[in-house]
Amino acid sequence: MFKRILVANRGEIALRVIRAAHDLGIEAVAVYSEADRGAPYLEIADEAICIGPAASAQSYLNIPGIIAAAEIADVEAIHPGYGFLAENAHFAEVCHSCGIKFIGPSAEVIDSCGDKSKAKTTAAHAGVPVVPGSDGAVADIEEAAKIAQLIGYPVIIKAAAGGGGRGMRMAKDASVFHNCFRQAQQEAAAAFGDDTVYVEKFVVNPRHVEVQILAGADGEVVYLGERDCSIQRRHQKLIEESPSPATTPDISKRLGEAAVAFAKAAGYVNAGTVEFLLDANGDFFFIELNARIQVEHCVSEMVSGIDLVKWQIMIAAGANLDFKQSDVQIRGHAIEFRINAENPARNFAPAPGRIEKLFLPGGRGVRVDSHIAAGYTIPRHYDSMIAKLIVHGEDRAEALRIARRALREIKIEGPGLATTVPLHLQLLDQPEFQRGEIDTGYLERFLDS
Ligand code: MV4
Repeated sequence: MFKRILVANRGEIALRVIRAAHDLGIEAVAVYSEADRGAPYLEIADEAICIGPAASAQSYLNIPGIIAAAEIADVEAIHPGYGFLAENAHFAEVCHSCGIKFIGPSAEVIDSCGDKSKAKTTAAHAGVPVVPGSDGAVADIEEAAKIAQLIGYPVIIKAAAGGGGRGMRMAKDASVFHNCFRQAQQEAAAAFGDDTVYVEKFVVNPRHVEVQILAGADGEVVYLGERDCSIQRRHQKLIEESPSPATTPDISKRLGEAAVAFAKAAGYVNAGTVEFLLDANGDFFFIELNARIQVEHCVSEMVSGIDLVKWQIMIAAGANLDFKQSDVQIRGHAIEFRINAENPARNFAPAPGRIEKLFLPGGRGVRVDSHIAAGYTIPRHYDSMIAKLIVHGEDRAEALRIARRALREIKIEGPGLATTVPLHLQLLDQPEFQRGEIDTGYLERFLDS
């Protein structure tokens, strides 16, 4: 096992990784930008090293700076958290070249899963259901239009290098196909420097359901149930839960087995997430693999009892899983509420500031993952998520009751500060949400009403 690791991230996930390291008896070294200097969570780390100015490009994305910090601190491994360098194959490769273990899958696997059209082909070959469409990337617009005609409208054109909804265009019929295709290509070229696109049937109002997997150093893979992440706005998730209110034990098992089949075909090692679209008939289709720990990993931890970040570190150190699929038991229901410093009444505009009054909830069935403290000033340079409330109940109804109670306890106050807490409380009062009748369009429909 490692003696000392470096956390190449900030905020709540940096603290989450530091805690997992400490639970394993490992020292954790934090890095920080000038904007994060003095942040209270840095004191939990065994050492903290400044890696540059506030701008992410010069700090949390600065590979030479992070590697220099790792050398100075004499660590054996680097955990990238999520975002920033987490799915950067080049960074994983640089770590490897420097003799530092990257806590995540190999550079090759990150690279091959980064191409969504390639990943889709891998899935299809592994017998995993995929959305009907082009077999990999399309060569040109003529081929794409032919495929669209064949599968039938509406279709969606997606960037192979995409993710998070960028470089994606829906075409409702042949009359708009040409424009949509060119827009998707242009957006892909601008965002990823790669205009490769593929075409598939557009699934109307799907649910976003994803399966947490864990693969040991020997490539043995287990699934830890699914998460429903349908409550999102502009591809920013707001609420995630496990199990999905839309799955039966049979769908859940087939989703899990499909995710494992994909992970094995991809040669995946470490923690990962296999994303699917689930339609109203209960049919599901692979869309992509996320080669990182995700924000919403906590709901899977609550229902499975398995510490995912601890396993990420152990697997990077060479461990195989010490349990089998049949040992995994999903218990109860967990829901995560993202608490962002933004104002839902002003189109979710960032609303950071100094926290003058703080009270965070606790008690039975409540977990709060957060780096904030009273007196802390939320920097405006980064993501607005400042805390995650995760509740766990024996069933969904109990989880919802605990959520209401916990959300009502929260006080995060200061000049100019606004959070998503009031919106969460409003959503908890909605009959559709209470019934779990949520698809990826639900939140935007609710906000427009
Ligand atoms: C789709 C789709 C409908 N049909 N693919 C958006 C992000 C990317 N990961 C995949 N996305 C979608 N792919 C087909 N064939 C609808 C979406 C989509 C979506 C997916 C997951 C979560 C939220 C979403 C919001 C809008 C569209």
